[in-house]
Amino acid sequence: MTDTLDSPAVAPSLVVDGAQLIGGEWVPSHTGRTIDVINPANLELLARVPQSDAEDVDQAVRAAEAAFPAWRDLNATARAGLLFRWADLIERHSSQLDGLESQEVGRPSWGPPPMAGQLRFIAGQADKVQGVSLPTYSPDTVGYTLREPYGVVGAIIPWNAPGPMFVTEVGAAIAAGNTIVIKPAEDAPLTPLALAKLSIEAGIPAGVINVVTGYGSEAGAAIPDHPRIRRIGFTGSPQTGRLIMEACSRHLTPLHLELGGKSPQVIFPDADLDTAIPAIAMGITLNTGQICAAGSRVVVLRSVHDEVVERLATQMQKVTVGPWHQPVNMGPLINEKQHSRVTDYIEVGTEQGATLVTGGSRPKGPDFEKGFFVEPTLFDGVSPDMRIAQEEIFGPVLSVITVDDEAEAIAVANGVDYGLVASVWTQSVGTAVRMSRALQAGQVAVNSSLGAGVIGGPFGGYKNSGFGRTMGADSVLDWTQVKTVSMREAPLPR
Ligand code: TXE
Repeated sequence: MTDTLDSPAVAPSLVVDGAQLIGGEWVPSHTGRTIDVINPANLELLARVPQSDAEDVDQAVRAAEAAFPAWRDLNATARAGLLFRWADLIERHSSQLDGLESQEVGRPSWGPPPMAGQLRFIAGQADKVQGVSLPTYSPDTVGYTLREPYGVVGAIIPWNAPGPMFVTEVGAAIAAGNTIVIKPAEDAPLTPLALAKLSIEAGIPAGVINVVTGYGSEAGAAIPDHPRIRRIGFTGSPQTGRLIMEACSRHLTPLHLELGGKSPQVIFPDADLDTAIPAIAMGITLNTGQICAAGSRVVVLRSVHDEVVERLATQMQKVTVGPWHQPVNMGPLINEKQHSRVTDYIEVGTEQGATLVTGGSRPKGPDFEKGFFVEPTLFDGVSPDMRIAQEEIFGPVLSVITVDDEAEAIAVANGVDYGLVASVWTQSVGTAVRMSRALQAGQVAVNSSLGAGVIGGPFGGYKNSGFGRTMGADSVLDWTQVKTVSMREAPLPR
């Protein structure tokens, strides 16, 4: 975990103020309306971005349509080359991008973000999009498949990791030869706009990447509503995911959804607690718990319960909370709505009979009066049917549920609607193998809390955590459609 929230200076040239990117031009919304983007630690204004609606989205679609034929026809190696150049620029500006993202999201500096590496992984797939040759009924026929881009595609991303999400959605979509219209979250659009700026500098042609800013109900809703957007990627809440899917059903637009989680951390008696405890505390406080993969439920075997709770409480109390210019581990929540959501859940936990072990309030002191702060919070005595055990809180709130054996641990771990990540803490290979098969989640991590350490792992959910995968080797293929071609020798004229 990082131990300082000191935010590196953001190069003014990377901050886009009052404009969005359509067809290679930095333009306001057609109404001229704007949204304030604030720093959630001190409520200071960072910049304004256009408040766009369906008309701006339509303009962006037209720009993307105009750019599509040339981008599709550019050979794949050249397309990959442009993405690699973009990745190089991202790496060169990594501390400024990190600073910008920490300011708009309100998180400590993470040092060089993983975006350049993620983009290089994706760029490496661009010239490996291949079809297959097919057997035929007759020797005068050849058959093969082509993988082709959809055309203009759309994406809507949230605010919790705006940079990495922008790079993975945009990177994969354009690597496949599509052109894209993407709407970042209204709370954190500045890192996406900065990344788009660098894409232009890298030589990615005008209109290939179009960034339309605005609220979900206006600019966001206009993306799945647009009949000429041929495929959609969405990351956000299940409620909004349902709306997007309903809209996509009207135009039969294919999509992938990544909708959050309620990830279990299953602790067996043979777990190495020296590793597990700090990792679990980090996993629920990193980004103030606003990570879809956050391990928000500890499912612990009874014999180690007391030691686990005592050590977790101590570890969570060590997490320092604060705004910038202090040595801290955890910043504020993103906005007022998220702050009331998290504090409401803390009340519900107590009302439903869970035991508040530590945290639960706004930290005291002048630094915390303005921003959306909450203490790292630990509940014990949680039963699997309580709301804090079932619903995604998206804050630094950890619930401990005690179980008696492996079968009960599996039932509790799987007994939620979500299925994004599941962790198992054990030194037994047998337990690890059995649990990794039994857990219903798109990612299972043995002895790590966020499934870290894997390069190119496909990322996505089981059950209500969504469907489709981003980030893996197939992520570029997912933005293509398959065409079967059969070719028969024409009979010679007599
Ligand atoms: O999400 P929304 P919110 C979960 C998390 C959080 C909760 C609410 O539990 O507490 O969702 O967060 C756009 N049509 N996650 O309200 O509304 C919106 O502008 C089209 C989990 O921020 O889903 C933003 O760009 N788009 C999660 C994006 O959707 C719409 C990350 C996400 O916002 C829209 C974020 C509409 N009608 C929240 N309404 C994860 N999976 O990581 C909103 N949007």
